[in-house]
Amino acid sequence: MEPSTRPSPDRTRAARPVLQAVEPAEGPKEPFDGLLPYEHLRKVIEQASAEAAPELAQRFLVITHRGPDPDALGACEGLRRLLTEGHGKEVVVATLGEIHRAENLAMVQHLELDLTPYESVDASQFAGVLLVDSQPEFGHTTVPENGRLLAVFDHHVPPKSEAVAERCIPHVDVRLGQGATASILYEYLRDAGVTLDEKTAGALFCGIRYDTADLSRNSGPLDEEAYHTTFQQADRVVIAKINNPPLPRHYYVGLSHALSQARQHGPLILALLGKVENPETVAEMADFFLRMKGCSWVLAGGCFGEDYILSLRTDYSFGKAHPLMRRVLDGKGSFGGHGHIAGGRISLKDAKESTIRSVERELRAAALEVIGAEAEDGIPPEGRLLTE
Ligand SMILES: [Mn+2]
Repeated sequence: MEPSTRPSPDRTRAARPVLQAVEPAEGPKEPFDGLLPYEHLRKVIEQASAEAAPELAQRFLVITHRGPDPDALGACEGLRRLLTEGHGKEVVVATLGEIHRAENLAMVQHLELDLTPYESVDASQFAGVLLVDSQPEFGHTTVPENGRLLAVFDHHVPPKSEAVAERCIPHVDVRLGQGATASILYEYLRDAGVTLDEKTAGALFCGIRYDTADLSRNSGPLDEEAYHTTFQQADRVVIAKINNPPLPRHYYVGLSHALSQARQHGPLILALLGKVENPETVAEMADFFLRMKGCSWVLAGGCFGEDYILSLRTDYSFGKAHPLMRRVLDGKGSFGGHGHIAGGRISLKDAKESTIRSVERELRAAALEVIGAEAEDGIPPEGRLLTE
């Protein structure tokens, strides 16, 4: 939780978007010209419709980051509901990259989410594009060149504070204190008076549950309200199925590999896994190892394609993940994060063993430098295998 941008407990006012914080010269002006976020978005949408060719005027494209997680999917569904039920528009939700994690696949399947492959969509055939749970400058996000980006909804720390401002996007709602982007979209639906159906409620709930670990981290009053209200309106049998899906055999192969590779250095667990079959293994293992007693932070990484993917997790006592990821990456690659979670990506020149090993050596050295004096005595420099 970032106290400076914590959402106001007054439900009728929005948390200030981050852009306000980087433009102090403008003074304490209300965000969105004094309008509520949903009112401002409505104006932006109607203006885009008015400016578009008649055959495109009612069509809007919703996108998110590559390999969408439950919060990304939940926010997409929330925005779909707002634009269709609230504004009478047509919406296509386009997703990029495969969904691998069993829970996320179960969410798509059991909620019957209608997702279109990003590659098959022509953004010029829409009145505008809206991006959720990400920002245009993030490495895991591709914004179509031939579409007009109208809105961004997110809760990650931006890579550069001025990056979003430079793009002149009409509606930017980035709330660093928010546990989930799905909670932000819940607020728009609530304030616009759009009722939730079981499917949207279920999708929003899964997103808030995932990003806040059932309100146990990063969450504020809006996350709590959104979590409880969406749960009441969701199909609980479906929610239970999504929470405990059958796991494929390769999950256990990945788990076994990670267990054999991970090393403990005092409060840090380093799980640099070489090549991984499934990019989601990295985040899954970061979550898994953080549960180990005595572990305060985890850095997990693995090479998928020609990218080296990283996940960093910290526990309650340890503080924020985002600045730690910045120190570990030390200028390499791209990263983002919120609260106790951060992710990063380094583009490799190739996926040879020697290249991967060299990146892992640098990451290990940077991570160990961070813990420095905090490391416990008696631990060898190469760390201790968890299986010892
Ligand atoms: Mn999120």
